[in-house]
Amino acid sequence: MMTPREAAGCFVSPDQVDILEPLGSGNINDTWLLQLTGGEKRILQRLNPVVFTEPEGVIRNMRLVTTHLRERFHGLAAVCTMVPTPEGKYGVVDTDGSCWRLLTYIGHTRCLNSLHNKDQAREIGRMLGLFHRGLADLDPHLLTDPLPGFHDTPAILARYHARLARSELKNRPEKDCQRFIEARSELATVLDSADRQGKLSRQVVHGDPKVANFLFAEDSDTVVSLIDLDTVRPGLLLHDLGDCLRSACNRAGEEVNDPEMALFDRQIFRGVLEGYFARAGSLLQPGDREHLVASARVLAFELGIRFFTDHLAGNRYFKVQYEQQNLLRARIQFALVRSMEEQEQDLRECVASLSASCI
Ligand code: GN1
Ligand code: MG
Repeated sequence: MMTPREAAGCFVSPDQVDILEPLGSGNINDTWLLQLTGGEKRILQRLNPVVFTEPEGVIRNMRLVTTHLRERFHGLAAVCTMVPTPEGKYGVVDTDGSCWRLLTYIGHTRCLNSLHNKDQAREIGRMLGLFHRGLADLDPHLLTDPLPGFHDTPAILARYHARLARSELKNRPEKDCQRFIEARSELATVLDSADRQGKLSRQVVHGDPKVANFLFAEDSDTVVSLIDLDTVRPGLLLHDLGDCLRSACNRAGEEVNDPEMALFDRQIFRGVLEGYFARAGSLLQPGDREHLVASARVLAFELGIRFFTDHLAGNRYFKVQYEQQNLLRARIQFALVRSMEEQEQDLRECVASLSASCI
């Protein structure tokens, strides 16, 4: 396997590589900030081969989507550009199947792991709306699905059951998660069955619009870009909206020590939706609006099951710093689901009032 320095040297001349330092807090891929000897910056990434088994498709999708968005955005948002090797390749596959690539760096920006105020919430909603609007006319058939079944909640639940059957949970202290999932197993089919009935809008979506994937200007609450495009794929608008909401409205972040701290913030919920509706409200069909509140609950439930299943499997998918981390992450997502259940009526009223004021 190549070192990051060797990998960087596939894209730029090795003597141009100056400083390389790890960047970000992604759960899947590895990222470095590369500084060239001339002072310019680039982003070096290594795609996780366990998760992205067909990196060529990921790279093709990214090229397609970034080219399309640049035309549609007219400078309204920054889009990263992939830097090719001197031979014109956008990805270099390593001996273990992982894929290295180099991206331009979007300067004067910062990343947040959780939101601090409603202006930031409006901004990420606005950017997600802009992103969806920009991709609304891109033919989903042109994309390779990099992660088939990524948001197939019933299949994710079935995988959990299969894993549970093989583990010795009876003797382990995680019964709370098991009971939580059992009590809500019907939640797993909510989006899936509405989708089968043709009630939900499909198009190319981002796939992973969590807070940390929005770049904020370094000196203001303006969002300048939505990054991390490995998961762009044909999907439901509600996959993105639900995922963005479950991430943004959890002001304590995904990695708190105490799951009790994971509360779903209604003001942030309203802010994200205000921003989104202003940009892309007209993309949402009545069925999308009807299932909007549920989508945040489903996506938090689904992520909680994914974390818990990975915990039972011995942490093979999500990176961990300690053994119990995926269990804690699961409990945090389940606490969020509970918090949403408690506020269901208020959240529905919020969507209804925003829907009424926007067309
Ligand atoms: C992973 O790679 P990262 O950290 O942006 C995961 C998402 C989860 C997220 C939770 C390909 O995203 O689905 O929502 O962790 N990405 C993949 O933090 O599984
Ligand atoms: Mg990602």
